[in-house]
Amino acid sequence: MSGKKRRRGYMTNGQELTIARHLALRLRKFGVTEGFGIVGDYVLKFVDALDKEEFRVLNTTDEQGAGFAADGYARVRGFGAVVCTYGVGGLKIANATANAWSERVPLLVVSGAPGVSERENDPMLHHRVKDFDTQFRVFQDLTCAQAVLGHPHSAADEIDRVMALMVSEQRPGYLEVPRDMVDQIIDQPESALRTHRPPADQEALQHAIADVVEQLRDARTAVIHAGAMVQRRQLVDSLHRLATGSGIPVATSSLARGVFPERHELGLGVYLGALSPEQIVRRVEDADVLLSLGVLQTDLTLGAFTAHIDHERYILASDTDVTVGYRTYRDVPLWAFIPALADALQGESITIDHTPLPADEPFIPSPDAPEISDVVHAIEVHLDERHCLLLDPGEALFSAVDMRVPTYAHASAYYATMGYAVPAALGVGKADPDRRPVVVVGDGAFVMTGLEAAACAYNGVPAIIIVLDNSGYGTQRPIMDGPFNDIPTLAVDRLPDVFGTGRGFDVQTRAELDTALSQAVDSDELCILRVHLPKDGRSPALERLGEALRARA
Ligand SMILES: Cc1ncc(C[n+]2csc(CCOP(=O)(O)OP(=O)(O)O)c2C)c(N)n1
Ligand SMILES: [Mg+2]
Repeated sequence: MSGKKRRRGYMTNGQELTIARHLALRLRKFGVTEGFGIVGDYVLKFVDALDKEEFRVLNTTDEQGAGFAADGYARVRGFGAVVCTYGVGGLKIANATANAWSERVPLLVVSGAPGVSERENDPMLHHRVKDFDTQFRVFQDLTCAQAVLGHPHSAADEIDRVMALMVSEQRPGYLEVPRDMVDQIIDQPESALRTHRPPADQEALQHAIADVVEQLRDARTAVIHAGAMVQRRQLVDSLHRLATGSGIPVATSSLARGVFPERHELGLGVYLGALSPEQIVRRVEDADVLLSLGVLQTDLTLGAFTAHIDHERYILASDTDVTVGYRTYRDVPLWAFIPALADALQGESITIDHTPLPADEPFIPSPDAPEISDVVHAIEVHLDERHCLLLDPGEALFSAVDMRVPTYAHASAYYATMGYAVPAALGVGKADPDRRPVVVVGDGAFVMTGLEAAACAYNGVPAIIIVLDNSGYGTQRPIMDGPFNDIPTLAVDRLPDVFGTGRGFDVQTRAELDTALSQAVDSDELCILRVHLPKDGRSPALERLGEALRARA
């Protein structure tokens, strides 16, 4: 052991510290009880060391899938970890890390690497690119904090620094473990791991609250638009208190579906500019006051910027500041603002008009071929609080604006990386064992990462996977069509036979859709539905967006 003092409260059960032990302890502290990944000779010993700490790395079929699984896990638990080998593994996780950066997800990438002693004299070791730091440099651009754990004195401190910054900034991080460091005894960390939230100026907070309360006092109607940072900063309960205490209805954003229960009487479903159904657009855009809380203001989350929002009536609370009309209150972070506003409104008698949206119509099975809107409708009717959703970019994501999700839905809704939803279901299923993940994914996206359905089944996550088979890249066709939007056919309903587990459904009619969903919901196996859709079909959501964009042009 080094000469450093043993820190009180740091439990290693009398055992000496290693990188694996420290990392497993820290991950557990953040609620992470398993990771995802694929081994290789640079990381085998480390994965084995983690395993001995009872921290299991679950196999996926591909490293990108492991990255998406860990990202889904992090969206539910607040932190996730992917473990991989050097170069061939790490670089395949670059895209998943980019997604996590763009969508504010604390995804930790842990990569094995050539040993410190092996790197001397610059030998050509396998999986190397330009030099030994190539992968590190790639991840410098994709993460908020990085470290190569090359020294026993600093390894624990470096792990803590990276993890603390990730939580503080809600961004991905990167750790590299040279393989000859795995057996080394490392020093205890210098100090306790401390995370930070954006700074709060109490005076500015009071002014902002007074201003917002004033706006609400004068308002007849108001709507909250709730976004991803509400969930990332663990403000879901405060948001609930704010909405139910004041009677202000809530629309969610596409990166935060279900952050307020969409089927609650104050729930409006998702607001995505002109993509959303007219009844939601009217409620949001005509409200006397629109309170945007932690919404990442991107083209996709605002329906290609088709949101018509009057700045005079707009209150915009970001992760760090609040803007009321044209007045900005600096250092009024979301984490302080939402609870303070909920408190302030307890003592106010504001009255907000709200009529709950009408309940769903029943789904009528028939021998007709289904359209995308039928799939959305059937899913909405068949799913309940036992399910959560994963929506892949494409029609799966857009068409779902016409449903109110039963619990929550996760999606790569801004970075929009195809192939996210199937592997993310593995992570979400592990992170939230009380809910069964239901994936909606395009046929084009499914062929990218659909084999991770096998990883779901193998790891005990019996997902329901609904493949929207419209013979190719449907959402690209209206932009520009050609042979580049066609893809080879895949009978995905037969995959369970190939996997040796699960059930497949070939869905050609609305009646078959209804039966398949009933049976899938009742079964506890992996289920894959291939829903045949017209090649040139368009969801109502995309029709609405098309109209809005044409009107703007
Ligand atoms: C990884 C990745 N590659 C390419 C794209 C560009 N892109 C966006 S949507 C789309 C087509 C998606 O096809 P499919 O999954 O079948 O869904 P559909 O559009 O038919 O609903 C493509 C190629 C992307 N978003 N992500
Ligand atoms: Mg398609």
